[in-house]
Amino acid sequence: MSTRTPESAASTSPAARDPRGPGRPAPPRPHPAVAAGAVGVVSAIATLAIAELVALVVAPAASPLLAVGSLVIDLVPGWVKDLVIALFGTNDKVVLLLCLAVLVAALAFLSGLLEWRRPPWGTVVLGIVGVIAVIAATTRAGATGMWASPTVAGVIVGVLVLRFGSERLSAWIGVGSSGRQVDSRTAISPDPSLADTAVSRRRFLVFTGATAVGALLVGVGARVANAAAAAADTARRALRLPTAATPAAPVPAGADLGIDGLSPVVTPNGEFYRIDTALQVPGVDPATWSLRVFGEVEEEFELSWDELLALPMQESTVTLACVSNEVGGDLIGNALWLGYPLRELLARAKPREGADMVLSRSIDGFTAGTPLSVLQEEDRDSLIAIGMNGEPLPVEHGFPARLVVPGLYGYVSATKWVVSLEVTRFSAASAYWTDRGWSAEGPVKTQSRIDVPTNRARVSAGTVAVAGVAWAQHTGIDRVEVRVDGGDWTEARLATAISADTWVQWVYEWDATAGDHTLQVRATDNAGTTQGEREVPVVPDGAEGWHTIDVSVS
Ligand SMILES: Nc1nc2c(c(=O)[nH]1)N[C@H]1C(S)=C(S)[C@@H](COP(=O)(O)O)O[C@H]1N2
Ligand SMILES: [Mo]
Repeated sequence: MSTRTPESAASTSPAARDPRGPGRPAPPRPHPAVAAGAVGVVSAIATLAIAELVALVVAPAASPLLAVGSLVIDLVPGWVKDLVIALFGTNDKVVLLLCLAVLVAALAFLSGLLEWRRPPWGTVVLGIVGVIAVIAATTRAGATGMWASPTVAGVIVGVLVLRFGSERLSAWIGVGSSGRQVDSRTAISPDPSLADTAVSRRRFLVFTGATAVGALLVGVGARVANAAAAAADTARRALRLPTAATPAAPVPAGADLGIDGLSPVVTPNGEFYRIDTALQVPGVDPATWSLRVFGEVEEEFELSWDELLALPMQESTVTLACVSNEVGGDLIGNALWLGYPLRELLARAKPREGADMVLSRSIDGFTAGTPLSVLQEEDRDSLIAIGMNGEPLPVEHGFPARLVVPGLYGYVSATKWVVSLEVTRFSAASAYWTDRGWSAEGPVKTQSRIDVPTNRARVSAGTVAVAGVAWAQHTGIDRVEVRVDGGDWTEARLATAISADTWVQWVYEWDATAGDHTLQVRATDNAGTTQGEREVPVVPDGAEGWHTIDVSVS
C-alpha cells in the first residue's frame, strides 16, 4: 500500500474515494485479509525475536527455531531426506530452513486472519505452535525445564502483538467476522468518519510497523549471537586437548588435608569463581579465532587455532585471584592449566627496546596490561591457556583461549576470550580497569583465609580443626599462624604446597573451651613478608588485613 500526499490525492481516481465521505479521497485500504495476515506475521517475528533473546540467557540450543528444526530433521522419514539430499546436495539444511520459514509464515498469516475474523482462534493457533516448540526444546539432548522459557516468553509477547494488532485493524477497517459485518461491541468506530479512519489507519500502521522493525532488529541480533554461542559450544565439545609436552608434576600426597568444609586444593571447574564484564558470554568459534601479536615488535604475526594446538603444550597448576576479593572472600580458585608459554610467543615477536607492557585484548573489548618483563621470565609459567583441569576451557572461563599469569591479579593478566597481544608501554596505553580507578600494576598480595569453622559457627568444646588456605602466588607461603581472642600467635600445620604458584591448605588443632571466641589468621610468605593488621580496601590494588571470625563453643 502507498501513502499519498494531499496534492497527489487531488487527482485520485473515483475508485479510491470513500463512498461515504463528503467527496474527499479516502486513504487507500489494503485488502483487509492481507492486513490481518500481516499482523500474524509481525506477531510471529516478535515471538521468535523474544525467544531468541531469552535463549541467549538460558541456552543457545533452547531457541525454538533450532529445536523445531532439529525435531523435524529427526522426524522426517529417511526417503524424504534422501530425496532432498539427492535434489539439493549439501544445501539440504538450507532447504529445510526455507521450508520451515514458508510453513511458519503461512501459519503466522493464518493466525492473523483468524484472530481478526474469529478471535481468539489466532491465539489458539499460536498457542498450539508454541506447545509443539516447547516439546521440541525440552526433549533435546541435555535440555532442562528451563529450555521451555524462550518459547513461553516469545508466545506471550506474540499473543499480545496479535491481539493488539487485530484490535487496531478492527478499529480501522472494522471487525472481520465473515469478512463483512461490523461488530459494534469491539469496533471502536463501526462507521468511521474519514478523520477517524485516517487516525486509526495511522495507529495501525505505526503499531505494526514499529513492532516489525523492533522485533527484526532484536531477533536478528540475538540469532547471530546465539549462532556464535552454539558454534563455540559445538566446537568445545568436539575438541580433544593435545597432551602436554611438559606435564605438570602430580599433586603431591598431603596437598589436600581432606577436612570437611575446607576448600579442595584443586577447584573443580563448576565451582571456580567467575568474574568478567560480559553480560553475554562471548561465543567464539575456534575455526574463526586467531591471536594477533603486534605493536612494538620486530615481527608481527597472527596465530591460528590449528597453529596454537600444534605447539608443544605445557601444564601448570596456578591459583588465580581477583583483586576485588575481600579479606576472607571467595574470588579465588586453583586449577591445572594447559597452554603455551607466552614468553615463547613474545620471543617470536621480538619486542623492541623500551616496550614494557603487553596489552591483551578480549574479543569483547576488555583489556589487561601486564608488565612485559613478567611475561618474559624464564621461571614463570605465564600461559596462553586452552585447558582447565583436563577439559577445554569452559566457555565462561574464556574458551577457546585465555591468559594465566602466576602472581598477578586477574584484572591485569588473565584476559579471557583473548584475541590479541599488543606490545606497548605503560606510558602509552592503559587497560580496562586502570581507566576505572584501579592500579596499573597488580601483584597478588599475600593472604590467608579461615574456611572452617565458618563465621558465627557453634562448635563443641574439645579439639576443633581450624583450617583454611593461604596464598602468595609465585613467592610461596612460609608459615601460617592463628591466634585466639587476641592472644599469642601459634603456628598452624601447612599441607604440602603444589608449588609456589598455588595456594596451600593449613590446619590448626584448637583446644576449644566453652564460651565465645575470636579466631584470626595471618600468613608469612617466602620473601619474609607477614600480613599486617591494618585493613585496606580492595580498591585500588587489593585488600589487606587479617581474616577474623567469631565462634561460639559449648
Ligand atoms: N575478557 C575478559 N577477561 C577477563 C575479565 C573480563 O572482565 N573480561 N576479568 C578479569 C578478572 S578481573 C578476573 S579476576 C579473571 C577471572 O577469571 P575467571 O572468571 O576465569 O575466574 O578474569 C579476568 N579476565
Ligand atoms: Mo578480578
